[in-house]
Amino acid sequence: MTNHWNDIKNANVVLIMGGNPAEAHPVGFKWVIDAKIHNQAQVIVVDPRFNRSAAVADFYAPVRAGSDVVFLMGVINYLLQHDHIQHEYVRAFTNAALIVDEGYSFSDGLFSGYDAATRQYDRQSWHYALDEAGHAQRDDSFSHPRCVLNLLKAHASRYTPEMVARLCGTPQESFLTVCQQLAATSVPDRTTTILYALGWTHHTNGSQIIRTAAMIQLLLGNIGMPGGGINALRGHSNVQGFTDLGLLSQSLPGYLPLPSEKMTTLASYLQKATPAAPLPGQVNYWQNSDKFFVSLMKSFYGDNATAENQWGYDWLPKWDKSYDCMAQAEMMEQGELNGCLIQGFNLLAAFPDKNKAVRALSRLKYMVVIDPLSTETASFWQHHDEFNDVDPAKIQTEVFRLPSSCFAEEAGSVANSSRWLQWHWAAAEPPAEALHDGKILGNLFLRLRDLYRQEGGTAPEPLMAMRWDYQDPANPSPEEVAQESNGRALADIYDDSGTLLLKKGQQLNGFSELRNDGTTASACWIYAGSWTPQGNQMARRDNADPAGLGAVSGWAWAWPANRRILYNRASADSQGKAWDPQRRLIEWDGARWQGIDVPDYPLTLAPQQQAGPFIMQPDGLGHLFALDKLADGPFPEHYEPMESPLSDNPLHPQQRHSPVVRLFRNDAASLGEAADYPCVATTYSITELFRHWTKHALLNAIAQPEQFVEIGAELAEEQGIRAGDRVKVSSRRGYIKAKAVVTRRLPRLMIDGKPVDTVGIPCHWGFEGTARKGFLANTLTPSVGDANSQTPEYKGFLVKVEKA
Ligand SMILES: Nc1nc2c(c(=O)[nH]1)N[C@H]1C(S)=C(S)[C@@H](COP(=O)(O)OP(=O)(O)OC[C@H]3O[C@@H](n4cnc5c(=O)[nH]c(N)nc54)[C@H](O)[C@@H]3O)O[C@H]1N2
Ligand SMILES: Nc1nc2c(c(=O)[nH]1)N[C@H]1C(S)=C(S)[C@@H](COP(=O)(O)OP(=O)(O)OC[C@H]3O[C@@H](n4cnc5c(=O)[nH]c(N)nc54)[C@H](O)[C@@H]3O)O[C@H]1N2
Ligand SMILES: [Mo]
Repeated sequence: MTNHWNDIKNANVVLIMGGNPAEAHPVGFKWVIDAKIHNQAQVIVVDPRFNRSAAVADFYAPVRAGSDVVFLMGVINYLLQHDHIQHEYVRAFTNAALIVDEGYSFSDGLFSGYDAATRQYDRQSWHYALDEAGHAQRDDSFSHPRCVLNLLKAHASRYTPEMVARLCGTPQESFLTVCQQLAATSVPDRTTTILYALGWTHHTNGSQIIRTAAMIQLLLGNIGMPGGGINALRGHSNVQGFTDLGLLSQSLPGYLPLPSEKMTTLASYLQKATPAAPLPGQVNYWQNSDKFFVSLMKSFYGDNATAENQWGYDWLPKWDKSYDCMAQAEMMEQGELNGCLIQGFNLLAAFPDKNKAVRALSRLKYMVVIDPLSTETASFWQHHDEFNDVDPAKIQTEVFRLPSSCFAEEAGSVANSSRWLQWHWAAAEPPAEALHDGKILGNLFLRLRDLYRQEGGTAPEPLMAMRWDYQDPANPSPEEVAQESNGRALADIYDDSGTLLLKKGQQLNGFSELRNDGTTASACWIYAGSWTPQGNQMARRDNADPAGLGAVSGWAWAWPANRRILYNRASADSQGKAWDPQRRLIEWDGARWQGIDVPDYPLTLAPQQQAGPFIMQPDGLGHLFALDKLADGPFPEHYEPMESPLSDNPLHPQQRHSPVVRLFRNDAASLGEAADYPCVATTYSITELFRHWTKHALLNAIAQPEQFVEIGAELAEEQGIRAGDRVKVSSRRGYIKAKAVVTRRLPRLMIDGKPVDTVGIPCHWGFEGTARKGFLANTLTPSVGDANSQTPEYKGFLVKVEKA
């Protein structure tokens, strides 16, 4: 989230699209209700299903799964055609006025630089036109035909209300109602908040859907504002912490990039990680990357990291290609992996194309599963009727199960969608032989290191050089790990004037104290400030909210720097005055920035100096034109899902699907067409169950005992299916059987002139646990993904439905 849960109450319009918080975030949803009751907010839901959020919304519009870019680009077209944008904000704070390089173009569904052989773009031309000094050219009058705003106008002009109705199935009137509601928040004192989750991320163009929404918010002047922002409702309680701490395959903690194999020296890595500013005088915060990185290496390798050995740079793994989960499944299937360690992850249930996952796991020599429960993954080799129709005799994979505790059985911090790190305390002891994850990993580490010491092996250095100075090396405590995330001084630290800031050994107060000379260590620079010399900030529990804007700054701790709303400099105008006097976050008082939130800006940098508010961007601006950041284009474009009810893409018949879609060798052959599989299917979760986990708990299993699928009334009628019948749902990859729920909540849509039905498939059941044994819903989903995030297309694929 750019903003945070409590801040939702400040919104005038709440757009819920691609998420269903009433169901999946029922506690946080209270802030949506708060906005309705106390702020008279209009709540809008755009979803293929009339879901539980829609049930309490003021307005609902249907949309075909997989067509969200059309809808949102349609909104952009509407805002630009009717001139409903926040002009001063757009001119001063976004790159609307900057001029784009002559080499950039878009035609027939492709941006400039496409190479059909590699299915990738050369992104060189996706840049600004530079002047002699190397600075981006700009035209504040917006008359230059190649300024970003005019290029965007032209690009969006194809997304007319007619096109939205044709591709999304949304009635034009409903679409225009949504546009009008959003447009009404282009004034400085009204805001829209956008709440989204998997309905946007689970697509082969998921990153671009989210980007389009962020662009709408920039045009409306809603980023940085209380009650505004673009807000991802995150999944597991600590999945925010997962990405913060660098568990994505190409990142290090604090969103530092993991080096590629082309970066053979520290200098070449730092040059990439430290961008040059294309506009003069910008804050360009990533220019501090060297301080974050060297401190990280000191945290990893301690005294072994020295200036002479580039702080241990050679010990870090370097990537040649992405090793995300989808790539790993592919490598397993191709026999390129020997073993797999799976911790807190039910791969077989969660992955697309379950039969592929079984084939993949069957080719391993060994698999280690660290989990408190018996998961389908750990028993993938067992025969379970039709549900897991395998022959154990043919599977050689040796499975080791290490029972772990569950999150509620240990202390630690959980980072929520608001970026708050909230400390929690163990509620119980782990049962029987279950151990805390830290203890399992600590023991594994020590034993592996001993084995290397005794027997040698390939490249032992990274393991041998690791700092491991925990009080009990076999059991690092959550408190110790949290303290090292924050970081500490490794020598006495002085400020520029020579005053002692920190004594050797002291915890850091924040990331501004980080050094690039090896005198500080921090395992995650954005977490610096969470455990200071004053103690554990994450354990704070003061919920006072004196300004009434929900900025409860004494409750837990938010990264970065306890800042509650990101880009909050943009809540004030070019002179530093709040756009909305009723909602003052921070303002310039003539000498410094002050307010109820921690300023997202250098404290004494005057507004007259004209540095942009988006300080993590080298040019300080909000990007309507994304430059070369994304794999599939600097502007969003609609491509059909990999399985689509349409045989072409009416916007450009030549480019039906994303030209850079993530697709592995054999997966193309397992994609179906509408002639055989006429319905659009989408998968989702329900309140009564949490993923494939709580079906082990009796009360949850009673509440939702077995797999059901939701089928629209028209389709049911045609197929002779009645509520409660058992149906077979098949895709090109397999089938599941389930109880039918027949409902008018899944409307039939007219798409490009033909009727298209949506089938709704909640995914929670399987062949382990207390609920009734059944199929894994992911038997149906295709193994294809977004080129930027590698996220699979779980939403918007093709099936057929028959009476079983
Ligand atoms: N009770 C409960 N809570 C949970 C979870 C759980 O399993 N159970 N899971 C947690 C996790 S890990 C996550 S990531 C979050 C997920 O939270 P959400 O993303 O809110 O959950 P979903 O139910 O997957 O999908 C949300 C909505 O997207 C809609 N949708 C499907 N396809 C499309 C599309 O193409 N376009 C649009 N606009 N909408 C579409 C679905 O109909 C659904 O209403 O929830 C978390 N909270
Ligand atoms: N078709 C379809 N597929 C999907 C989705 C969808 O919407 N549709 N959603 C996707 C999403 S958003 C997600 S997040 C994934 C979820 O995929 P998973 O993360 O695999 O889902 P869970 O069932 O929550 O599995 C988490 C496991 O962690 C274990 N666990 C709990 N606490 C601890 C602990 O403290 N330590 C350890 N070691 N283990 C613990 C639980 O017992 C459980 O087995 O599924 C994805 N797959
Ligand atoms: Mo998730």
